[in-house]
Amino acid sequence: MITMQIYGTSRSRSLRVLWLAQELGLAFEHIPLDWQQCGQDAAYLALNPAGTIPALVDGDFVLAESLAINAYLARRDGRLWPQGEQDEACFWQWTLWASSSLEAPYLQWASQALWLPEAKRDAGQLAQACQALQRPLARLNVALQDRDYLLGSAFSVADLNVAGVINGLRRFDFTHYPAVADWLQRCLTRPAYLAAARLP
Ligand SMILES: N[C@@H](CCC(=O)N[C@@H](CS)C(=O)NCC(=O)O)C(=O)O
Repeated sequence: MITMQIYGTSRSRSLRVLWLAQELGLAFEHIPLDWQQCGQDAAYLALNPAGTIPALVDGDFVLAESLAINAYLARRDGRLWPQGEQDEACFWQWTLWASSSLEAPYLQWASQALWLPEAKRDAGQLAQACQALQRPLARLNVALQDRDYLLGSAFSVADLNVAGVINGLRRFDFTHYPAVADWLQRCLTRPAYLAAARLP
């Protein structure tokens, strides 16, 4: 019996949660609410007063924030959850870093490089966004130089949360960050990611 619902279209931060649900083979109902609708929909606002997608409904329990939902689901399942206190601490380090230091410059870059119609793009703002991404990408590149994944040799929810924040960055010029390019390629060619990205 399906007791879990994931709200949010895959063309949003909900993709991170849909990706994890596919990795773990969870049974869930997908409600592909759009980011333009979610703040106006009274029934959804009653569920998630933040009015943002994604949200997870698990029986009586409702949770918002994509990266927190992933922590909840992965910890409960165990398979992609870090083993041991130090790896768990590193998972939180990477997840909080992705949210606080990586996401804002990425969104700035993505709107200029991918989302805005050509006529509305601004070369100066794109250059500024590329500049702002240098520091977090250099940090990620150093971390990935001697390992395939953030916590070692195996893919974990730490990789999923960080790669899920910068999934559109595949089209970035990675000349100076080859380890990030290889890692992102490994993460974003996983069948579970591709399956989640095909959802509405
Ligand atoms: N930090 C939140 C951000 C959620 C968020 O802002 N989602 C966007 C869609 S990607 C949204 O719902 N936008 C509509 C709005 O803010 O009204 C998370 O990771 O879940």
